[in-house]
Amino acid sequence: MPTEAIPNERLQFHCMDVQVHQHTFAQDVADGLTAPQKWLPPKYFYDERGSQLYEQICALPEYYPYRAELEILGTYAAEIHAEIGHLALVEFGSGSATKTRHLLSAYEWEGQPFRYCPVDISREILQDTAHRLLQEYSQVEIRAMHADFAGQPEVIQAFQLEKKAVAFLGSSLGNFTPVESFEFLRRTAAIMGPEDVFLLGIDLKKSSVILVPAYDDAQGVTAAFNLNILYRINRELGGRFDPQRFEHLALYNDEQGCIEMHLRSRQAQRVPIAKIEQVVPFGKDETIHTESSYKYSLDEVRDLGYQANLVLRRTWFDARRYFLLALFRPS
Ligand code: AVI
Repeated sequence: MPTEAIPNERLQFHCMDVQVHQHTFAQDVADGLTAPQKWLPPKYFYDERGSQLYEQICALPEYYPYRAELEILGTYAAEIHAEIGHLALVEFGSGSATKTRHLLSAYEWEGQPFRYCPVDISREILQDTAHRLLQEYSQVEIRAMHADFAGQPEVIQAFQLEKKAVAFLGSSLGNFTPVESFEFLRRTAAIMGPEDVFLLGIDLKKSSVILVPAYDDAQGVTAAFNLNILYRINRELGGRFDPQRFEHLALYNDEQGCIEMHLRSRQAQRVPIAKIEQVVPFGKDETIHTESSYKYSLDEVRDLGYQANLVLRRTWFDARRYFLLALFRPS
């Protein structure tokens, strides 16, 4: 993994190979759009535009998870930091690190140098955030990593940290299937030392009356976020999607305990995608399943951790108990 030289002694930047990334996108699109239930992996939402749209989603009145987690971090940052101690903070899916700033401030107030290691799939947001944080925090040393960490949490071993706190916030674990979540936690636990901690931010189960509007907002920002994946296929893979011929769909799957997002074809159509050498047929109302967002109960979170060799030690909730911040130690 090459390290890009950026002239700042407090910043190191690790990059993943873009060629590999391109190949994977084409392969995943080919696999997903030729399956009986068409699907696309949600990680491809997060190109530059998608990441900006996600930031906008977080500001929507209907999208409570962001504010609920922010409330927890704003209220309990000092307590959480006391529990973590002075460990280097590694964050999977760091994005703009807006919420994490509460924790970073608690580190900064100690008045000693500390290490923050953000890992994100969006290179632009990662670079931008790293530079902003260097200006905002005089004590921070940043080692940033551009990586697709979802199937390989071991990428963080490249940081070569003796002890660490690993954070996975924003309920991003909810976008993994239950099997993927288990594997991700198990493999993360396997690379943790006895004094390391794992901090998980996860959305809790609640009524679909609250859940569905959070993923189908009145302003249509989530719809634009969902449809953006078609623009990305057009741009990067020579696709000929007309996004106006698709509509955003969000529903709560009670049996699975997840919100599902789909793109529904408004008409029968055939869409050529040059780079995968396919013409993809769609029936009227046929959907592409683009995301699942699993919601957990406290017991499910505890059990999932336990099976993955992580013991739940502390929990923090927002006032409405919509969201959970859970601290685990390896068993
Ligand atoms: C990033 N992830 C946790 C978001 C979620 O709530 O599942 C992604 C998202 N999709 C639609 N709105 C937000």
